[in-house]
Amino acid sequence: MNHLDPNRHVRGESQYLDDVPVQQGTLFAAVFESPLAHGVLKSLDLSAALAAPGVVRILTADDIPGDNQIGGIVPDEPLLAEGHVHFRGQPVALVLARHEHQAHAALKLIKAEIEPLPIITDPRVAAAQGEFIVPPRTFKIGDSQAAWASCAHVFEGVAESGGQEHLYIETQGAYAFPTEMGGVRIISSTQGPTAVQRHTAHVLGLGMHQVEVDVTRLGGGFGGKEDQATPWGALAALGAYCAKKPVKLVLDRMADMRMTGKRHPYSSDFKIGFDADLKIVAYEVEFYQNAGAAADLSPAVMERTLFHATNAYFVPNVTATAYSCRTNLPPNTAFRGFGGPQGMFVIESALAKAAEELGVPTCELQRRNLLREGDLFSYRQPAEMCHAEQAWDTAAKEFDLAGIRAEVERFNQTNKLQKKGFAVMPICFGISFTKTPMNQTRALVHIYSDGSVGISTGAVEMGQGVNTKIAQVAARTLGISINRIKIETTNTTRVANTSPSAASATADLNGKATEMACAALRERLLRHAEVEYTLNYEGIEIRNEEVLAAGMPTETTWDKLVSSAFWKRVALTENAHYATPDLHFDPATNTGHPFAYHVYGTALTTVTVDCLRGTYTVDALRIAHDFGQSFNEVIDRGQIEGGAVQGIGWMTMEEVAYNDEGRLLSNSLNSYKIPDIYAAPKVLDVHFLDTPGHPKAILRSKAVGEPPLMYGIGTYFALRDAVRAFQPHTALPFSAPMTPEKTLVSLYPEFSATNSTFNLSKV
Ligand code: LUZ
Ligand code: MOS
Repeated sequence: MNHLDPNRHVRGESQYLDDVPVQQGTLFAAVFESPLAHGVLKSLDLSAALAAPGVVRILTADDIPGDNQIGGIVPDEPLLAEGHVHFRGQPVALVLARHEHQAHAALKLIKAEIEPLPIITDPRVAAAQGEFIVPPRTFKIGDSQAAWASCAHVFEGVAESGGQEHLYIETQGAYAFPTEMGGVRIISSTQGPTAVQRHTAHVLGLGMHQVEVDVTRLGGGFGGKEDQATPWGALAALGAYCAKKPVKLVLDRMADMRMTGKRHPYSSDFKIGFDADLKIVAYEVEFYQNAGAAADLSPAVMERTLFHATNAYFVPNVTATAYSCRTNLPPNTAFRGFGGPQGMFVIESALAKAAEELGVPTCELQRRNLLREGDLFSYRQPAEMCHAEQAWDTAAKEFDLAGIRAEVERFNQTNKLQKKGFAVMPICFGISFTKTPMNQTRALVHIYSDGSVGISTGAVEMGQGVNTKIAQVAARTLGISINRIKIETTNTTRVANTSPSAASATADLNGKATEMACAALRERLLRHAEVEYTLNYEGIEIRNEEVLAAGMPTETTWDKLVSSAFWKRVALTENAHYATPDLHFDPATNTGHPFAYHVYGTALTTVTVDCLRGTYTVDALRIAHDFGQSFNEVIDRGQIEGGAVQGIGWMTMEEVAYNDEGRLLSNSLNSYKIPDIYAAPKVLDVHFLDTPGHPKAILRSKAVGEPPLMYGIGTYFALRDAVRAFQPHTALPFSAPMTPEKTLVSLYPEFSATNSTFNLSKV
């Protein structure tokens, strides 16, 4: 079963936001952004812009009829700046013009008088000044303080990981239409239609029932449209509401990069202790999260960092504390992995540091400490149906870990200017929204009287193939061909109060709801068939034994069954509600059972570094992954490949850079590099682990969206391994991304910013 969409994508037939035919009378919007990262907004001079050709209106905070507030977890984010500006790129005013170019031209005529205030871009500086988004959180198990005394070896260090630009191919945008009775309809490129609906209603002072949000598909999300599609939807709606005209707002690439938040950079302190057998006894870590200027999803991201602070390892004594630090950058947000990768990077750094100092291979430390069945995470959920060791051992065997290591060793002994590096990256990722109430959704299934089927759920298709999976679930449950099934747009009037398509849980949640609705319809049709058989209703040739023996109608009897049920006034529509069972979590004690299950896997990475240039290639990425019982291996493999390469990008070449004034330097694809086909691993093997899956996973096929990103972390450590083969200095900091520039400086520590005499004598 292939992904249903790509053929339409390559023919250009798929409908994205920008493909929606433009309605006559549409106004085009452009956003005036704060030119300073922090200051008092004294005045705005709109006169010249208002007089510019085509400009119809310019809206500011004063035009907002409801509450100028779009904050989710914390109400700290105005839709349009009021009184203060807190980051460069913060929306201040919305220009509405007849043509898009006129709206953009008018932006340059707006003058903002802003009295500058001190700018913070570094989370540690923010922490020192007490600038926190929410109070710090600590996850704790055992007693790490007491445990240090019993450790044979203790290591401390600092680890830094950088931001990451989502770079969805389709930039942020929305198209809003005024509807009768003062409402709005919004076509939005969002992972969270309900979030757009709720915040727009709040901003416009309307009930949610007066705001309809519709999503056909996204050209990528990656978390960037979980929360941050909302301002553009709400702004377009504000325009439509005020001007009583359709309003279209689409960010161009550079505006999108400037104005939206990214993956959170983290700066962290770690301390790790081992017993004489090199079992981890204790781990203490402090995470400083760079949240940006408003909360957005940062507190939830910070929490997931804590959940994943020990990755796939068992640690009996853990004290993990996280600080969400307020800085003057665009609010950072969800990004595939949602803080988990940042947490895992730190313990991997701790293990690498320990291994380097002890003079043992990192992979031996890692293997010795993998989670086993029943081990407790710091939040007291046990590892159940744990496949950490199985994943590792299968990868080691299938891909010949020992052979790879020997080959790397041999290569490095015989080569001077090229060095190979190797690393193993085990992963363990919890599936469910960590905020328990979010783990619910609904499916609305219509069987039309001709036997075709339309399905609406809360799932947003963003390239990940969720529509294909839902159609497969329905086809299997109803016993009909997938061609009869259409997955409808995601629309808040058909399926209400949905969680965003996020947390890797979309196929599980919406698939389960679809399965329930389809099962109910199937049962009803079977009951109907039974009745019809005894009544021997004329013209219906379904035999009871045939139907019941098959367990469901066959393709040929389906049409007749449906038609007969319709004429007998049997309900052919079903709405099912699914809420993941048995989840609970107490944020007061940070304990509970927040995850339906965990996903496991192990990646082996081999790289080659050109030690003259600092450039490198990823030779091979070999992954043994726990898919459970995959029912779509094509889509699932694609998620592994894409996720791993995205993770490699984060760890190697993608470098989000702001200057001290909070101005984004990596503001285009000239200055921000993402992996292309040449940067992708030359070999990318995916082995499907033989595991039973999990009953809480859809058809036992485990969630696959986010976990593979974390395989990319292995590339960082493989590069580090290669650099150390050339230059075995111990002062190499743990600082991602490992760009070619950083690699070069690492190879030649004498060639640094403070000492620029390049010394090739060693070579
Ligand atoms: N979004 C969210 C997420 O709101 N809660 C989560 O736990 C989560 N996890 C991963 C990605 N997005
Ligand atoms: Mo996401 S980071 O699951 O929107």
